[in-house]
This record gives sequence, C-alpha cells and structure tokens, in this order.
Amino acid sequence: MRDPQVLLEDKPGDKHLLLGNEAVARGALEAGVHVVAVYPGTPASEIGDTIAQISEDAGIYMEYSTNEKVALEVAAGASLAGARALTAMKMVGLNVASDTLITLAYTGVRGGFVTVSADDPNCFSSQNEQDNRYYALLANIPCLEPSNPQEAREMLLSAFEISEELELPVMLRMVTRVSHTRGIVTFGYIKKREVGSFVRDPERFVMVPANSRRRHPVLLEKMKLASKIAERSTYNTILGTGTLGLITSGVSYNYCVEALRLIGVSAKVLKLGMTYPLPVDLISKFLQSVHKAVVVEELEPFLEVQVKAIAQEAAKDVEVFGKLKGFFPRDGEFSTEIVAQGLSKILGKNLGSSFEIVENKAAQANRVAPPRPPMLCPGCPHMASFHAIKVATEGKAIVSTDIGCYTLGYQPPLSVGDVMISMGASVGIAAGLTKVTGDPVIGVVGDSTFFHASIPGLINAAYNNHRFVYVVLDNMATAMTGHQPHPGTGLTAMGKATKRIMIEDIARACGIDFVKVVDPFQFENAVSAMKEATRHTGPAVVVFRGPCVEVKSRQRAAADQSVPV
Ligand SMILES: Cc1ncc(C[n+]2csc(CCOP(=O)(O)OP(=O)(O)O)c2C)c(N)n1
Repeated sequence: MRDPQVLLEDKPGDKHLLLGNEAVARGALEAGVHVVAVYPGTPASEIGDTIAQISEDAGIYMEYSTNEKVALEVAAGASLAGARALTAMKMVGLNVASDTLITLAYTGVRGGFVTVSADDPNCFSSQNEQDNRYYALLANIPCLEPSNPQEAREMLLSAFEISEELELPVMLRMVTRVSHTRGIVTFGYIKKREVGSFVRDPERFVMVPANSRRRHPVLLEKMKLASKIAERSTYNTILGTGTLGLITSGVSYNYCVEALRLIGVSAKVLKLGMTYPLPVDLISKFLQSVHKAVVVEELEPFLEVQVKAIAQEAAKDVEVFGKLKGFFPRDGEFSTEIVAQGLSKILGKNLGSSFEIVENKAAQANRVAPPRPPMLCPGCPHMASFHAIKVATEGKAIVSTDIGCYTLGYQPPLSVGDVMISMGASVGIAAGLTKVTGDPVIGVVGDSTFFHASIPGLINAAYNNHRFVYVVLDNMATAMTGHQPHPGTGLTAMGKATKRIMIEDIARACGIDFVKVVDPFQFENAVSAMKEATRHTGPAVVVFRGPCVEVKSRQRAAADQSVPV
C-alpha cells in the first residue's frame, strides 16, 4: 500500500482501493482492537505488516510472535483481560495454533477475539491446500467467509460483535484471491473501546478435566445461539430468481455470478457469508423453493455434505449437485471457466462461443507469459551456505530441509534438500533419518523457522543424542514472507530496539555441545566448520550468518538516498 497512514483517517464514507488484507487491517482499527499478534505467512502477511506500520499511531499493541500458537495465545490473553484482540495466520499456521484454539472455545473469551485464517487454494505459496473451515467445525466456533475486500472489513467488525455476544473465538476465513485482491472499501467509524479487566473465574478458565466437562455443554449451547445468528445474518442472503438454486460462499460467489452470465442462465443464488454454523432453516426453505440445487465451493465439500444432509430432512426430491458427483474439482483454485464448465455439465448445456473466446484468451495468455519459477536472489548468502554444505559432504548427505527462501536450494544446480514437510520439521525428520540410514544426515533451517518450531526438536536431538549436523541459515530476517523481524533481529514489529536472542546461545542451552557460527562467504572457514561438525559424535549446530541481500540493499538505500531502492 502506498501510504498506510490513509487507514488512520477517521472519515466514514470515504472510499479507498485496498487489498483484502488491508481491509482487514482497517476493520481492526474500526473495531477498536487493542492487541494484534501474528506470525507472518502468505497470503495473510499484509494484515500484520499493515497494522505494524500504523499501530503506534492507532494505539494498538502489535507484535510478530515467534509462531502462530504463541500469537493466538497472546491475543487470547488480551481478550481474557477484556480487550478486543486479533490474530492472523496462513492456514497451516492454524495447525500450529489449533491446540490452544480448540480449548479456548471451551473457556470462551471476554473481549472480542477473532482469528483470521488465510487459506491458499492452488498452493500459490503453501505446502498444502487444506480447507480451514473444518477448524471452525472441529473447534465449534463461528466462521465468516468474505467474498471481497469490502466484505472482509465488514465481516471482521461483525466477527467481533458475534465473538462478544457468544463469548467465543470467531474465525474469519479468507483465501488468497480475497486477501490479495484490490477492491473499493468504504470506511466506517473508528471505534475507541474501553478495555475491561481480568476477572478471576478459575472454573471457567482453568481447563482441568472436571471444568472441561462442564464447559463442553456450555460451548454446545453457544453454538445453538450461533445457529440463530446465522439464520438472521444478512451475510446469508438470496439473490436472483429461478428454479435452479446455487448455494455458494466466499470467493466462489464471484465465479458463480460470472459463470451464470457467461452461459446465459438465470438462477436463484444463496450466498453464504456465515458458513459455520449453517442457517439450516434458511437452506431448507431455499431447497424447497428450487428444482435442482448446485453447491459451488472451492476445495473440500464442506457446505455440500451439510446441504445434502439438510436436503435429506427437508427437500428429499431436490437433487444436490457438486463436487461429490465430480462436477467440480476438489483441488486447486476455482475460476469462472471451471464453474461455467461444471454448471453446463449439470444443466446439459452447450457452453457456446462466448465461453470459447474467454477460454482461448486464457490459453493465449498462458502461452505468451514466460514461466517465472521462484529463485534465490543474486548474492544470497544461502547460496554460499549450500555450496559449503555440498563441498564438505561431497554431495553425499541426505538433507532434511525446511521452509523459507532456502527451500529453493533443493533445485539444481545446488540440489541441497531431499525432504521438506512443514515449518520446523527438518530437525525431527533428520533425527529419524539417522536411525535408519548409514549416510550422513544434515538438517537445514532458516533463522525465523528456527525460533518458530525447531527448539523442542533440537532439545530432543541433544537428549537422545541424534547424530547429525543442524545448519541454521541466519540471514537476519524472515525473508520469504516480507523480511519481518524476529527474535534474532533485535527489533520489534513496532520498530523498537529490543533484546536480540542469539541462535548459538539457544543451541548451547538446548544441550548441543558443538556450536559454530560462520560467515558463509568466508568459504574455507564455512567448509571446514561443516567438516568438523560432521565428525562430531553427537548433534552439531553450524550457524551460517550473513544478512539477506534484500535487507542489506534496503539498509544501504536508507543510509544513502542516492541509491535507488
Ligand atoms: C506454519 C507456517 N507458518 C508460516 C509459514 C509461512 N512461511 C514460509 S517460510 C517462512 C519463514 C521463512 O523465514 P526464515 O526461516 O528466516 O527463512 P528465509 O526465508 O529468511 O530464508 C514463513 C513464515 C508456513 N509455511 N508455515
């Protein structure tokens, strides 16, 4: 965003072109949020990054926490003390945070508490394409799904209202196409909210089994109230007329509107904005009013399975079509073409020439656009580190790598990286490999990822004496997601200097006896440190420290305005 200060303007009615994520940031201001805690991850990162730039002026406390679980807990603590609190993460982040989220639903919250989950159909920047609406179902918390930036802002405000009405966490489920779409957003008032205080209630907040047993039915009762909210929610709305009924939600609604226009069919559309719990009565009546129903949703048949169950009770004669019968894919991102194709098959309709024009244009664009696979930047210290690893191990080591810019090292010509599953997994997987293979094993992790999820694995390696070298690529930034600071940078999200936590100190404190810090561009030193580490009889840690080139060039540019950024 050109000037995030725009978000601070208290001019209700003003319209601005915002990213979906920036609209969430504005929504947070309007909702009177006091505490924001996030861990970055695409496609959610701009929520935290935008708030970080204005938090001080907005009177919001904002932090990048060490991981999503911690972020959710910081926000939860603030909420339990009576403040409105927001956390945001990419969808896999919620896997990390889910342990706390699921039991937080039992205790409930005090100040409004919203967790934004930004899902990534098509894995544009993720290791899987999980559908996090299932977390709402699993945790028993309400879920709202915006279809554009304006709705993202509005729904965030509503999510806080619902959260306070039910004293429950609420999920705002975005997808890449909403987070990263720009749209006109109309501003509302910026609310100043009084913060409450922490009121002791151990039977509610201390989740020992006896208390959990009592809280579970309370949660189930709250979800009955949530169902009533869903029935009257203006986000669940019927548009258009006809005997063909489309049930859709979030971003898929946009594809439905365009696909119907493209194939020249009119339909009655039930657009769901609150997708958990579902408005069962509304859906029942909708099904009774159509001859045929089609559920259009990306990824999993989350709505479809529930709609089918509702149809079984309320409208047995209405056939429900969707992805379970193979009319729409269960993977990847939807498009107008995909939805038009599915609908035309269901309706036995020929798509016609206007569709071919659109399809041909897309194919043409794909042919013309050169492929642009991601690659490491020229001068990236990771390249030197990978080279040192390769030379020292003569390319014979099995490398358990991790998530960050350095994952790209798995590609030729570097080819350093044989396994990569999830953030922080490199250390545990390396340990497991050593128990079976006779080949040397190397673990590779980035600095932010080290702080995020590697430390228990490192303690485990020391405790169980797993023999491998754990290489920490410390480029002093969370580079991949936008160079956010982390505990090893000595800077906070709000730009304040703070205690710098040294990776080597942590490694030693975890019980690792061999710890070396090397500049990867001091190539001979780097190779000899790696060789020495591989000879060590227990787990060894080598920290390759060299700043990210992007950060370095920004710093230079800031120091010397004549250098172009
Ligand atoms: C659970 C989870 N949270 C967030 C992300 C998004 N993410 C991918 S890599 C990365 C951090 C990369 O930083 P670092 O480890 O320092 O490596 P660098 O990119 O700087 O080389 C993050 C936050 C993710 N993939 N999984």
